[in-house]
Amino acid sequence: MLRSIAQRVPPPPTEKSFRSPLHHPRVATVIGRWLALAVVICFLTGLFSHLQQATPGWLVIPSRPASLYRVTQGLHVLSGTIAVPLLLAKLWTVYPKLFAKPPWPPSREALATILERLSILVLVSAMALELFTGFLNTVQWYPWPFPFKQTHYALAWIIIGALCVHLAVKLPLILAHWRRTPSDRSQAAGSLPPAITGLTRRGLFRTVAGAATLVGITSVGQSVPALGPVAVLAPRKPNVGPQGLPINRTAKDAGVTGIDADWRFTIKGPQQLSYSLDELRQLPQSRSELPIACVEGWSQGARWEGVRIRDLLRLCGATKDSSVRVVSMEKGGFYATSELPPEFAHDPLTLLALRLNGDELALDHGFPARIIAPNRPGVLQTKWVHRLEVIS
Ligand SMILES: Nc1nc2c(c(=O)[nH]1)N[C@H]1C(S)=C(S)[C@@H](COP(=O)(O)O)O[C@H]1N2
Ligand SMILES: [Mo]
Repeated sequence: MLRSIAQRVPPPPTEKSFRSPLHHPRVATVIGRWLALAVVICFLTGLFSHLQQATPGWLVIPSRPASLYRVTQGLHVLSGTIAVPLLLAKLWTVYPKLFAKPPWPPSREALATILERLSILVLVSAMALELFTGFLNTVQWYPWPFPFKQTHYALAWIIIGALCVHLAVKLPLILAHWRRTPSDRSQAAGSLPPAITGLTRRGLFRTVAGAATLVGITSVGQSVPALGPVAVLAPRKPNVGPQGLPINRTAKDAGVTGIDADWRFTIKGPQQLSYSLDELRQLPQSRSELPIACVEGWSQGARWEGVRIRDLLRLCGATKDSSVRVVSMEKGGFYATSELPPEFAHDPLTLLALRLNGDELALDHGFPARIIAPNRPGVLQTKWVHRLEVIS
């Protein structure tokens, strides 16, 4: 009885049991190239966003081109979203490797294999976690106890490190399969003849490229208004919200209720200045066409009117190399203050904005006054501003 069961149970699969040409190293190389491109774009744009928010003293970030951050952060979220189907396809292509012979008995080669597999374990788990938490961030959902921003940044370096190890180990295989060769078409796993499958390699490439394009097109509309109507995957439509602009954090969430009649706007600099709202409105007003480009991937251009920060700095006697600390009426919260480095503080486009798209700012957009500056993450466009402090 036992014996007859044993006869019916097929032997466990080995790597060689997977004979479909879709598991060929050439397929892994092609999809790997696409995935690597997405990862590199995502990493570089993410690094730019990190440096913008960290404002390290050793780095001067220019305030132009004005829409640069809109483009880089749009690319960041787009490449991260596209990486999801690419990563799934890559893992599916190489999963027969899970059935490879265990590295045993111990030897030098076995040790190398163990290290290589460990690096892949780190790479795959870090990427899965990075893409998953990044995507949840775009819908502003944080169901975990760790801080998102710091974790996202640390994982990025772990991924880049593990990716370098992975590429170095696989370099001979990558070089062998970088270009299409005649043997590609005939050669499958090992020396066995390739299994016949319904899907050809070209069919698989088309499917994966199609899936990546589809998730891209249906999500990029959050920062490219022309594609807004098909952006079914985008958590936000860039033109939906009061005054044609989305809101990330409402006044209610931030605990801001509006202002009293005796409200004053103050500047702490070489001279101390103080203005009522009416006095701010009587200062020379300028106009800037600038986008809000949220780190979560949505962005939308708008027309802002208000007082140039540069003019306010001149009025209080600040020098051209001074930075400005912007202070919100919001109590606590990560974004209650921000710093404008000299390039941003003195850019003629940077405003203490009082009006948006032709009307007074809505309370949710930062009434009575907010910062709007070129080439900056949305998190630094501080709302409900009531004080500027000049830093020399
Ligand atoms: N004081 C304060 N300012 C803030 C925020 C905040 O939480 N508090 N959120 C920022 C973020 S994340 C973004 S994207 C923009 C959004 O501006 P909007 O709501 O006017 O579109 O405001 C920024 N300014
Ligand atoms: Mo944001």
